[in-house]
Amino acid sequence: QTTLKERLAELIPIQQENVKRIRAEHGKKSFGPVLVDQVYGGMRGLPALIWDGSVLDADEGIRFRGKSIPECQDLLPKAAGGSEPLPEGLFWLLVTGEIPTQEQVSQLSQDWAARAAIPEFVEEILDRCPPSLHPMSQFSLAVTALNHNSAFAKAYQDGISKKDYWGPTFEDSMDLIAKLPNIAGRIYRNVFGQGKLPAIDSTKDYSHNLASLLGFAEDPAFVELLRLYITIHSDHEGGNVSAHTGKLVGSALSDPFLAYAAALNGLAGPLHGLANQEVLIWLRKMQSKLGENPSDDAVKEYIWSTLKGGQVVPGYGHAVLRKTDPRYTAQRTFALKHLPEDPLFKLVGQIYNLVPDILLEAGKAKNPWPNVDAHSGVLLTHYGLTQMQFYTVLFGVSRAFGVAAQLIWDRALGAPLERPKSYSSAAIDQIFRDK
Ligand code: AMX
Repeated sequence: QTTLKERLAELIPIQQENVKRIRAEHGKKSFGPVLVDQVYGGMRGLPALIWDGSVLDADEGIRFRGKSIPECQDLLPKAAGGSEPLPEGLFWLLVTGEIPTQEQVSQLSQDWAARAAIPEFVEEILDRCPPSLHPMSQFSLAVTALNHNSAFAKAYQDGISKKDYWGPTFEDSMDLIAKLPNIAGRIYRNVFGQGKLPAIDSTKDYSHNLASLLGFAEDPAFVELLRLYITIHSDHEGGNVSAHTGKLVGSALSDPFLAYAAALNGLAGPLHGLANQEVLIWLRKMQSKLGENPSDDAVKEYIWSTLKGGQVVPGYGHAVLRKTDPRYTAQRTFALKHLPEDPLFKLVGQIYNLVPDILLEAGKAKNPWPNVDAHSGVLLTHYGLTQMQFYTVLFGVSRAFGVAAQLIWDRALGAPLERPKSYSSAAIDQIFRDK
């Protein structure tokens, strides 16, 4: 059976020709006007990036290479006895646009297990971090340090030709993904004091190994949750903060470790990946204030007090989405199947019924519906992973799949250095004064 790298080597020349044709046919055509508001407004909706791996529709949500989350759950290979997709298959899909065979997915599991060890000095860096250093900062430090053994950085120093960039980028990307469970597991056990790190089992899939490093592999439902979790958190189009940061930094030909460490620092922000931590903190505060089984009126008041305090309701709203995030729905479906009676899950459901109307009434948020982060922490908590400061690390393990796939294609297609134009406000005034 073809390996991922062999298949990629077949696909790259085809896509290079395709891009050449599109640019020849449409290269000089306009996408429409750019509004001054977009320039001031965080570039919302500005067409500025190319990424084939996933596309986000405002109403329907994410599609990975054209496939919705339920379609991926249906089509991608599963573990023996499991019903959630293996993230190995999702990675294959993101990279090639094709659904892999069971055997190709096992090849990836084995390949990643074989690459999983991290250098001793990276272990020492992590062991020296004070437990009070946020897990995301530790994560980013360790990923940055992996650049020590970057195949791309070495090949570049040795004078590699541009047309060969994608090869060592592929190797680094595979190493990056493979090493994340050992980093995440070490951080978890160092910070939260949960025993010794077990060895990677080369007969098991990626999510099983990650669960085992965290100390939760005994529970098959948790392993299934991780498979779903990584799949749905992997990629969300090219413009979100983490994906775009990875691409931007990669465009300077920084290797995949440096590029992904930068992406992680963006993911660590509360408006982006840290929101999953913020949701749990917010829910726990609500519970300690209102007790178990609060009334709708009490919850409404708590939500209003958050807004009146000038804070956001974490887990709600989105820069692109305008309906309930299908990643939220997929997690809700998982919860209904595995933990329908969990009190925190019930609270999340209660909030879902109340927040949108309040955000609409408050009148600012363009999207009052929940995003992925409104649900993930509750599932992890249910299985005993209660340390919310750790949640964004799991998001970070997952998002590497999308960013790595993108970095490989950017090098294969010769993506240029990113360098948009910035303007001073004085220039905007000057340009449009008489228009
Ligand atoms: N609670 C309160 N106010 C909100 C809100 C929310 N959940 N979502 C948006 N708003 C406010 C904004 O803060 C903004 O207020 P301002 O005019 O005073 O600055 C106004 O509504 C308009 O914002 P928007 O155009 O609807 O959103 P955006 O594209 O600027 O930002 C996002 C999107 C996600 C940052 C925002 O909805 C938010 O802060 N949500 C809460 C944090 C969160 O859940 N983040 C995770 C997103 C998913 C992810 O990346 N993992």
